[in-house]
Amino acid sequence: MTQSNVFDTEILTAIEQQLDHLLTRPAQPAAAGLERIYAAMRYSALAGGKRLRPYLTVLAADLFDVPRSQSIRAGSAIELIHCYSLIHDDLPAMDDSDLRRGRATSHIEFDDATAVLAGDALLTEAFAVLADAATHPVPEVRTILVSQLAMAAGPMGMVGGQMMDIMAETGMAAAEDIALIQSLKTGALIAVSCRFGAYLAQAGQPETDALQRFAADIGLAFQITDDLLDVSGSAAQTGKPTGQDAMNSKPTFVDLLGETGAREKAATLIEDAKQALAVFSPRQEPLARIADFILSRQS
Ligand code: GRG
Repeated sequence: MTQSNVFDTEILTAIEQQLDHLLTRPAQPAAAGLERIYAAMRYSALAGGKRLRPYLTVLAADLFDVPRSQSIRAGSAIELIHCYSLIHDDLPAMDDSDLRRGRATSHIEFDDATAVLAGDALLTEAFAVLADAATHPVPEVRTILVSQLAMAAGPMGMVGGQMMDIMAETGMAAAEDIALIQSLKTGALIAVSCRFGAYLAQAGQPETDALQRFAADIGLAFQITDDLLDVSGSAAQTGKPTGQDAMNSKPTFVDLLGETGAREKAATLIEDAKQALAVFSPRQEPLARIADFILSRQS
């Protein structure tokens, strides 16, 4: 199962066009510094990538017939946060990686200061996108999107998980913390991507909870398959160096469960994720296909 025979090209193209549009530099004022920051933002954010997070937002929003113009904008804001996190994660002060999405990382192509600023700019731009009335006509909905993404990306979400992960490398976090680290570092953003569909639709609690349960399961499965690819994949497949977790002494699910155990755990999570979608029957198929893709992904 490859991305090209699972993901809808029309949605992916619309996401790419939206990102391109959002990252277009205003013509004025002309300044070399502004040219450089936009070049660095575009270099990393328009460099491929699966676009899993915005894709999940669009499919979740489709369950409620939310206009695609809204879900594509809202999902693209999440992708901007994701791209910022990858730029910062690759910096010498963090993972010190020189390859991402099959090409040189931002600090290699530009320099450390530009990479830090490009990440910062993508992060702030994400919230400007959500606060804009073009994302949703109802101000209360926009407020929910902003606050939920802030929580998912901040100290009680992705940033907190990254901090725990860094401490785990120096032996300061226990192996049992792996699930918590991953649910914050990777899972929180995937979960909010799915819940965005319910927020855009102003859906009820049962539907929001079902999407959260689905997302929590696929988020954990995604991290397990990431750990498995780090052990058994290649840089050519994944577009980033493999074997990094062992080199950085990072605790992973493969350490905890072994390769076979990790594969079994991921498969169980994907089955549970699909069960959580029952409330949407018979419209759950596109999201269920993404769950299957996560289990079999090679990149
Ligand atoms: C620097 C605040 C800060 C956070 C970094 C997301 C993250 C936290 C680090 C990335 C390191 C990593 C490899 C995490 C494992 C899971 C993951 C997020 C993989 C990359 O996401 P994909 O596979 O990437 O969706 P593409 O390139 O397809 O978008």
